[in-house]
Amino acid sequence: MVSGTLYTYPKSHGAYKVLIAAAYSGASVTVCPNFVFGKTNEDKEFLEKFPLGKVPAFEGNGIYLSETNAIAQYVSNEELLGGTCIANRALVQEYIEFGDCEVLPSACTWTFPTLGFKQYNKQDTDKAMSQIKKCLAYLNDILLTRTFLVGERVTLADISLAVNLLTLYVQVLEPAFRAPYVNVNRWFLTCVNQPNFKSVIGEVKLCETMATFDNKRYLELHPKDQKKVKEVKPKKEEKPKKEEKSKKEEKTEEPALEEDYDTPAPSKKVDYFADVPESKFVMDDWKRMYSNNKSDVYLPWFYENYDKNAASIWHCEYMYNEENKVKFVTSNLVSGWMQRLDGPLRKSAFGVVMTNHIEDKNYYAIHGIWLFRGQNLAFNLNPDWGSDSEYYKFKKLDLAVEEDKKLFEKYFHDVENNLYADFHCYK
Ligand SMILES: N[C@@H](CCC(=O)N[C@@H](CS)C(=O)NCC(=O)O)C(=O)O
Repeated sequence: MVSGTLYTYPKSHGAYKVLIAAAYSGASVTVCPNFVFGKTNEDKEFLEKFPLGKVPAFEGNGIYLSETNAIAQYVSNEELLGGTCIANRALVQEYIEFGDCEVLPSACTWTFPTLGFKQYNKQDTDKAMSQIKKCLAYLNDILLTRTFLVGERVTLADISLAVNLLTLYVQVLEPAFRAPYVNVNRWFLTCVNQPNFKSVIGEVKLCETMATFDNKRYLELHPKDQKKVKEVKPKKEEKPKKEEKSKKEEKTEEPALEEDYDTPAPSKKVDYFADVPESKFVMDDWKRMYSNNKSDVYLPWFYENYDKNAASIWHCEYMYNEENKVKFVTSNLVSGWMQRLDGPLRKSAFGVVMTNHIEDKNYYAIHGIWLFRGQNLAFNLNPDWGSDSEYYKFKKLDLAVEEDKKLFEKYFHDVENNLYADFHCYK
């Protein structure tokens, strides 16, 4: 009989899959009682067995495994793996991978901000929501005529996929959102109410109201970000209190699922503009010209010195202008954006961003131009520079195109003639 020890922190979804499978198969899996995440998995003894230092990890019958799916497979019985029918076995694999590759990344993108694990990003969340809709619609068709995904009984396919959908059902799939996916809802509830699921994950309470970004929790989990965090749409959250004590970021016993998908923070020493060729166009010289002269002087200087091989010009437009009803709030959006862009970007960027009142629609439109060293939209180079820019649409301008040149010059004209409700310059 399969038996062994599972190293995991409490409530790990990977461990849920293993333990539910073991509950069905009767495999004897003991969760290591003294496991402390960030300590046990960094011990020499643990690393000798599991060099990646990751959990869940399994040790038993002389085998060491550290991939969730492999452990779940190892502790499963034949029935859970699809029986003897090779097609069913392949289908089980199909749904496991569908859950991990198609559902889970979007589920994490959508739910992690609601748990404070990650910052909220509107574009990413919208994209994740539509991917989840697509997956649910796909599953809904499959489950129209089936109680379980493969065969007539629970398999590892149901276990794995139901666990991948768990956080979605608890956090964000509110009744109206999940209503069209009747078959998936029925199947999910059937799974999670099976005693072998319940014994591992407990009672599942379906979401009543779609959770939004949990700024408070985010700040607790990322104390270093306290100063950086901005108000995030769609829900206005408490602003971080400046005086709030910044305690040392600690690893908790429950590292939260985001560990799976964390990307390493880029090194502070990276020169994001290393590939920009040497050029006679020097950003600081331009800023000096601009600051000390009128457009009849600085624009000719610009055209004489601008080097399109070493720099690029971008037009930006805020994507949610219709929400900008109040002038000072709109203005704060822009000034906050610029404040948060402090640091190494300043040497390589210049921006003119203005707001205009759109009378007939009664909102403030934010738009502007940015000049960067290099050919890239610099906001995409470092995640720290991208947090506000993701709310903007950008278009690269080509000064050889009359229309683009006119647009570029219009900003300087409008600045000089005060043709704006508000105006900010990044220099
Ligand atoms: N591919 C592995 C990933 C496991 C994994 O990333 N585990 C995280 C916790 S959720 C971990 O142990 N991180 C510790 C580390 O990276 O040091 C699986 O799916 O089981």
